[in-house]
Parts: sequence; C-alpha cells; structure tokens
Amino acid sequence: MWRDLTPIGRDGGTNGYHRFAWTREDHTLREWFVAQAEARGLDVTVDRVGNQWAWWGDPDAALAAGRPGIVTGSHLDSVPDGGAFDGPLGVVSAFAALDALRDRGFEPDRPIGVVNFIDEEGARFGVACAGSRVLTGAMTADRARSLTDGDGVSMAEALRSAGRDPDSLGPDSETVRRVGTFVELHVEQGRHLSDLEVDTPVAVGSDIWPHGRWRIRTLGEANHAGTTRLEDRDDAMLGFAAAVIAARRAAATHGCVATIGKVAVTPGGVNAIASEVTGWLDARGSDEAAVRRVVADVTEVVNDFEGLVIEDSWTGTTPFDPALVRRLSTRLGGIPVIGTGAGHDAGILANAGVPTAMLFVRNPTGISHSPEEFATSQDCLAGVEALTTVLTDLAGVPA
Ligand code: HGY
Ligand code: MN
Ligand code: MN
Repeated sequence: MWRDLTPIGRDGGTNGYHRFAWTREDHTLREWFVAQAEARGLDVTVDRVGNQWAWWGDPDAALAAGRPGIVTGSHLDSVPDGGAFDGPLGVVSAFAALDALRDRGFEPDRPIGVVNFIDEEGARFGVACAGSRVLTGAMTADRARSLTDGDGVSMAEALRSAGRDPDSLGPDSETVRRVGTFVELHVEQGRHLSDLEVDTPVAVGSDIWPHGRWRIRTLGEANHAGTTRLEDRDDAMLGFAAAVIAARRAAATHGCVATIGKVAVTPGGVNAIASEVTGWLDARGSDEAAVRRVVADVTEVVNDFEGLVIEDSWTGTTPFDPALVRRLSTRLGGIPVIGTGAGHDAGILANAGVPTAMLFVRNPTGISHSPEEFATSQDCLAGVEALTTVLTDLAGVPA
C-alpha cells in the first residue's frame, strides 16, 4: 500500500508532497482509497462533504442495535512540499490493522470503518480540517464554498471541477452518528517519543493544544522602486514585516509558538512597492488566553500600520475522551500519554462529541510538514500492531 502511494503528488526534486484538496493528485489518492477498500470487500460511502468512509459491517444496522461503529483512519492530503507520513500513515495503518484482524480470524461485534478526511491541511483553501469541520457543522457550507485558493478558485468551483455538486456540501449528522468511537493513528509531529529514555514506538494522544489561523492584511500604494522618494512611499511590506517580528516576540513573551509561513504580495514585482500584503499567522500554545494575547499583540502592531487581522479558524483546547485514553493506554501496556500542538480531524470530532483518541507513532527527528518527515518501518509496524490491539478491544465482544 505504502509503495502505491509513494509517487502520488511527489516533487521529484525535493521528494516533498503536493497533495491538495480537489486536485488531480487528490483524485488519484481517492481512487487508491476506493481500490484498497473494495479489495477488502468494504462498503465505500462518500458523505456530503466528500470524506470517504469504508465500512466492514453495516453501520446503520449496528447503530440501530445500539452498537455504533468504531472508526479509524486519517487524511491523505499534505501541506506544500510536505512529508510522506502526515496523514497517509493513519490511513494505511487502518487498512493494515483490518488485514491483521482478519488474518487472526477476528469477528467484530460492531462495524469497523476506515475514513479518509478531505482537506485536513487546508493547504489550498486556507482552513485546516475543512472536511471534518463542515461534516460536524464547525464550519458552514456557505463559508467553505466561498473560500478561495491562491489562483482565486473557490472551493465551490473546485468541487464542480471534481465532479461534485457544491450545493450538496453541508453538515452530515447521519454520517457522524455512525461513529461510535474514533481513533486516529498519526506520525508524531515532535520529539517526545524519540527523546524518551525508554524505547517507546507508540504513545496515546491525550489532547490538542488550542491553535488558530489569522490573516494579516496590510495596504499601501504601488509605485516605482527606483523613482519614489522614501518620504513619498506607502509601502505595505513595512507593516507586514513589523507583524512578523511582533509575532515571534509575542510568542516568546507569552510562552507560545507563532509562525508566519505563507505570504502573498501585490503586485509582487522586485521593482514595485507593495500595495497589498496578505500573510497567514499560525499561533498555538498550551494556554488559550496566552495564544489570544499573542494575536492581540500582533493585531496592535498591524493596526498601527492601518492593517487588518482576520480570524480564519480557531480550535480551543481539545481534550480527547479521558476514559478512552486510559483504556487505550492500559490495553497497550501503559504506554505514554502525550499532548500535541498539531491539529487533527480527531480534534474536530472530539469537539463534536464523538468519543475520540489518537495513537502517535515515533518520528526519530520530530520533523514534520517537510520532506524530512520520517518514521522507521519497525515503528510503523508497531503502530499497526497497537491499532490492531485497540480495535480488537473496542470492536470485540464485550468481556
Ligand atoms: O496544522 C496542523 O497542525 C495539522 O498538521 N493540520
Ligand atoms: Mn499536517
Ligand atoms: Mn495530519
């Protein structure tokens, strides 16, 4: 499975991945998902948002009988020039765990589902976890349809080009009700496991830090780089530069992290003074109020330059289901329970009231959102084994 995925959307130069929602690469990945599901005799359904669900067993009959399904899986899209593991490891491990259950003659007492959430990274349209947010009502369909990519293409147009009806986009409570429990396996994005003294390839996720995205817009007046005197300039880049420095300073002051990794400049000429700059601030931290203070500090600086800061998305502290977290950790022999600063669809489902937890697979360097992202085959197989154990426990006949 891993070998089949490897070439899809990979940049031959950097070996990074470019897998954005509703693009040709995404279409190929979605075809891969259906092929893997059908090869296992799973029933594939696509919800109103475009998320793909592959079921072993009938989720509606089981729900009616009071035994809602157990779902695992993740996403297949990437950040620009992203790594191979962020997302795909959770989907491949889900199918591999299903294979292991069947090899062992396991008969689930409730349906087991594998999900591929569309547009988790928000790399094209700017809002992370767009597929699970619209699914659960955390983002309205109207707002989603109107989001645009760097070429000005709206999500509605992208859906239409992908053969989907944008008007069908919307919350899908029937789909969410089928999910009795969700466990997402994901490559660790950080070094907690690799820094442990004890050799620990897998951990259980306990919570997701509060985090959000804000658009910073500063305006100026386009003019000639060579003939415009300094005193006559209204350069949008100055306000943006001040915002970047302010973000790093505020993060250090308030014990958070802040990143401005994406910027768009108009007109964007080397010899033209910027008339408009849009930058995206990603701010996160263990304390919600502290993150809010980072954004407030940056907003004050941007406002001094008559700029604007617009909130694109916000996810507060997201604890996973404590009883489920304990159950997974115990069942897996008391492995560590760790929080994360990375957002996940699991966080969106948890906030929608679905009992949810995560499994993290060790990443030796901790590097993620980069072609350097890595996990050893041995640790990935340990992740599959852990997921298989968890599914046996959660989908097995109650003791
Ligand atoms: O941004 C995140 O934390 C996640 O990788 N989407
Ligand atoms: Mn990611
Ligand atoms: Mn991810």
